[in-house]
Amino acid sequence: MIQTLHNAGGDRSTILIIYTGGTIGMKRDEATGALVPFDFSGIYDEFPAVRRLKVDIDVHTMPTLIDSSNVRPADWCAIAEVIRDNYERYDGFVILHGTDTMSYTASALSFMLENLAKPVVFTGSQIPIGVLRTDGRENLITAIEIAGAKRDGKPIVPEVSLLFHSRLCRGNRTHKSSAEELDAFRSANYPPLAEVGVKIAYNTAAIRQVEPKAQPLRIATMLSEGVAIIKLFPGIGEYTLRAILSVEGLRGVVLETYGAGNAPTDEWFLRLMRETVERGVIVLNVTQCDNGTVEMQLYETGQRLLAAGVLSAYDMTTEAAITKLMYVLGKNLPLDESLALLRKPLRGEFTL
Ligand code: ASN
Repeated sequence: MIQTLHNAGGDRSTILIIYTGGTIGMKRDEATGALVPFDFSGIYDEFPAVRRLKVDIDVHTMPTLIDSSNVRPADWCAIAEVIRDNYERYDGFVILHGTDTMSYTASALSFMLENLAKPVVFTGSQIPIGVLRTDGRENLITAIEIAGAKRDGKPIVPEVSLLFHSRLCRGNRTHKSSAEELDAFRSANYPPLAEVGVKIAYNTAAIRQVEPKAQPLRIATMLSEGVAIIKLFPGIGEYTLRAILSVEGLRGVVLETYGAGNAPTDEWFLRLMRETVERGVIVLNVTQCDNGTVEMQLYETGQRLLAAGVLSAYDMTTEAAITKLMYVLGKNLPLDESLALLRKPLRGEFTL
């Protein structure tokens, strides 16, 4: 249900806040002292400063507010549907989300929102909004400002982004890197879309531009199950790996390898990889390193994987790789067409 809080008009931007849960929404109940969900429809009373932004705000509260550790693909579909149903009425969207899985949701939405031409800004907080020292207030206000920011009448950041602390990053490039710091997200392989200081400095060259003849927004809500993430470690056992890879219904695997995309050259391991790929299961190679890219040609250990039919994910995060697999496999295309979609960046999720 949407609560209309404004009388829109003139050149002001209209923003829809979609509140999904997470720490940002928590406030201390005066009577009991317990943390309870904050009612964002009271945003103007709680943060009078928001009135001074050149934006008008409505709030959509999801029917069930969740800790983001409970998020499921069905929740991503529900968020995508709210955006689609309200796409024409608003200039931009702010998604308030728990931090734990925010990078997964932002990555998933970046793929699911096809032909997106408006800002969708994810944010959250490490400290509840009702606690004096919260980081949620700054994050919320900055996210609203960015979602409404226009230049020459056009949105400045027309893509799925994630605002946290003092940086706006491309959503599908982010990773939650700290469980404690307020500066909790990193985009190690792609520069920030904006740096937040006294001013918000937009990095226009890094922001995706809308194609001149953009098609209308379409949402893809068929996300494939049958995907898995496997992290290699020295000593990983043949039986364990075989058990995971022979699970019924498996269609795609994100294989977290070492360094520039390297893996052991044991015969059993390479044979298993080859057999898996020959069965039509897609294996996407992501590095365990915090930054840098997969280059399977570099070492023999990588070349053998390439020869086994493993696909490079280049410098993609695990979050982007697994959600892209769900999205691409959800289209139920012939295998070669799925592979073609995985070999090219669809939303700036990797650099070739
Ligand atoms: N557990 C919380 C969540 O992800 C953490 C947070 O939002 N800071 O919903």
